[in-house]
Amino acid sequence: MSKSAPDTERELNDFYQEADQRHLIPLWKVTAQLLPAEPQTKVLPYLWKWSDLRRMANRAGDLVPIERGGERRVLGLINPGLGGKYAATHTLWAAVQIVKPGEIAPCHRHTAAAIRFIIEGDRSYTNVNGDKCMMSRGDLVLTPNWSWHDHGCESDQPMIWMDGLDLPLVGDLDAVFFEPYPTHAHPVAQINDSERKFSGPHLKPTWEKPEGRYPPLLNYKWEPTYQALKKIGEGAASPFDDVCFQYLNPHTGGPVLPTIGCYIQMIRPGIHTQAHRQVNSAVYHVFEGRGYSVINGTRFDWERGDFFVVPPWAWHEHANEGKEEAILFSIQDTPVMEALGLYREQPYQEHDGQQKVIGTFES
Ligand code: 1HN
Repeated sequence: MSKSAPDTERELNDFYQEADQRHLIPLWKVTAQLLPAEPQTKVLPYLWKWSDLRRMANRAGDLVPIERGGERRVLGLINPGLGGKYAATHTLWAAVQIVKPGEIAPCHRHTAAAIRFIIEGDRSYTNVNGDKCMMSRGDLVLTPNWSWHDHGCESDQPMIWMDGLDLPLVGDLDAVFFEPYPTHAHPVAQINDSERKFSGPHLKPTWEKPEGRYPPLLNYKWEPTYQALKKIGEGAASPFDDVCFQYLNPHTGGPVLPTIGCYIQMIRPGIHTQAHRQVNSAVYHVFEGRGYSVINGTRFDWERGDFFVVPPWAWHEHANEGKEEAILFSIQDTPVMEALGLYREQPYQEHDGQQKVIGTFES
């Protein structure tokens, strides 16, 4: 005799209850949630104003000393979509850090890799494993994962920079290790050593052999970077990003760090790019100029010093309607996507490739 419908339903309910008690999930109940047709990110597009960041950084400078334990005077950007996770995107940490004249932020190392992009000041340094990298505005400095690093300011003005780390990703992988150096500062073995050896134009010393994943060049100086941007002049560039360079590891020709790609980009006067979307997430810092980006239909106006986030698989395009060039520095998790075979991008097809603006960002 066949069972009645209510009997079957009761048995099925019992089954689901037992599955739940036994910490099992029937996939057929959650397929749509686990396998959306395309990424459903919690990361929101967002923008932080430089006027706020700079004021808060300086205020922290007045109020908070740098000591062992606290280690760094850093204000992290928190993406409002991530439910309180300390992260700018699901994979990337971004922040502003201030070091005042005479201070040394104590030496430590961690398995999260980091970059600094210098916004304000000079005659400051990051000592990376004994190579004292002197830093000024526009320089990109790397601290590869598990490298010792302390920062110092030898100027009479405070130094402010952008920090970018893969900490949210490394945290999700439960791979965070941290160790303080036995003394406050690491001994200095050389000054600007990696730069001296590896910043020749398309030249690398033949006697220097790659050491594992350790990037040979730690400081990408601003002047040659800017020269490269300027050389493009009136020529054609990317329809989506205008003039955009990725910083490279001179040994591998690949990204500067396995988890963080770094980019410098010039949106020339009068350019309004086409929109596209990419599976990676990005944090942008406006190094020079002003303009706006349209992200998923919302217009984000930006000016010098601002930071903004482009989430995974979000349509985005950039515009510069002024007379001066606009320069954007960005960190992106693209190398992770590429290494895992997950990288995708797609051009926007409708409305001649540019989005309809349906709103303007307000914080
Ligand atoms: C860190 O070690 C630094 O070394 C900056 O300057 C920002 C954010 C999270 C965790 C460690 C630094 C950081 C950080």
